[in-house]
Amino acid sequence: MIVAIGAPAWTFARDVVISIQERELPDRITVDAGSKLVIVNEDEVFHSLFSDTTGHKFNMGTQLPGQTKSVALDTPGDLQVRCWIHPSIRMDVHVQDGTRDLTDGQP
Ligand SMILES: [Cu+2]
Repeated sequence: MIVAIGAPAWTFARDVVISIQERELPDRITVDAGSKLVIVNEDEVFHSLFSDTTGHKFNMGTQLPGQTKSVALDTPGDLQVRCWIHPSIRMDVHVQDGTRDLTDGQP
């Protein structure tokens, strides 16, 4: 699996790009509130990721091999991403408040 972080110049939130390979996602990631979670399906099978966590529910819908989908994570908190098709897929996501102190040296 590959985890890459992009930093658009116009925002402090950083989109997180994750590829699914071998029916695996990272166990746990942290993203800034207001950023997007971008999923690239590099498997040869369909996936259908969702979150059933209260306050953080979403359905990404059927994702074909090679397809990229994204979901905006605007609310700070913790949620779990799962797959309707593959119950073994679970990824804990910590959405942290994206507000940053400009003096901390972070871009
Ligand atoms: Cu799946």
